[in-house]
Amino acid sequence: MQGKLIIFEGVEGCGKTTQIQLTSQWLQSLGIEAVVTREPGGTELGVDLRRLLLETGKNHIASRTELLLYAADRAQHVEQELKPNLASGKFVLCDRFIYSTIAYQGYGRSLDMDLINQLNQIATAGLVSDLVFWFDVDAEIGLQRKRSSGEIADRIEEEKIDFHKRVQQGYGELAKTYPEFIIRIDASLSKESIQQQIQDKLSKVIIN
Ligand code: Z5A
Repeated sequence: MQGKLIIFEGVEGCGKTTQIQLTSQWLQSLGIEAVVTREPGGTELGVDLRRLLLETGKNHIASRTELLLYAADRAQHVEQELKPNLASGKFVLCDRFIYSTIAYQGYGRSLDMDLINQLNQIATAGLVSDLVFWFDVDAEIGLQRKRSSGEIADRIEEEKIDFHKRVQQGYGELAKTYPEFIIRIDASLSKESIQQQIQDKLSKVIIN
């Protein structure tokens, strides 16, 4: 049986990592094997690419270079992690996927959407997700949460607020375009209420 690829998306600090952990625990409690992974950084090579992409204070990375590095991370992730786990019937919970590239490099950096779509196509080699949860929260609130968590800001978090607002707008446009498989979650709600909504939606996927 083919597994299910479930994607968690949103601006920084939207709460996706928290919800992935809770969802994984819930699935395990039902006896369903779940793999948790992320982009960038879901493979050994990806860990190195993630460091290059997110560390601060290094050489300037041109926008097209950044796009290609995310695509390289994804191509490796799809081959080495996503496809094998899905082929063995597992639930894969993935922190970010192609929608991040559309939102960050497309809306945030204003790179050409056709180019982004072509690269996403090459990187995924036709692999499509089964469901996407979009954690909808104001960019300012997300960044505030990140600052309060005490984590050191990475290269993308250091971008100006207008960049983060364009990213948030990009997610909104995506959710409008693909309402049938991008599920909007009001990420300003409590962690418990968000997790309940995720479980309600995923229960239907499990039955199917
Ligand atoms: N990126 C890109 O540009 N292009 C691409 O194609 C891809 C990625 C794939 C990866 O970062 C970076 O790469 C990202 C986009 C870019 N930009 N940045 N920066 P990431 O995904 O690894 O990291 P992040 O986006 O900064 O997310 P995060 O640190 O993992 O945060 P999060 O998952 O959204 O939230 P969290 O860790 O679950 O929660 C953050 C804090 O809020 C924490 O203290 C929680 O306890 C708290 N929290 C969580 N939920 C709630 C609720 N409901 N209420 C109140 N507080 C909450």
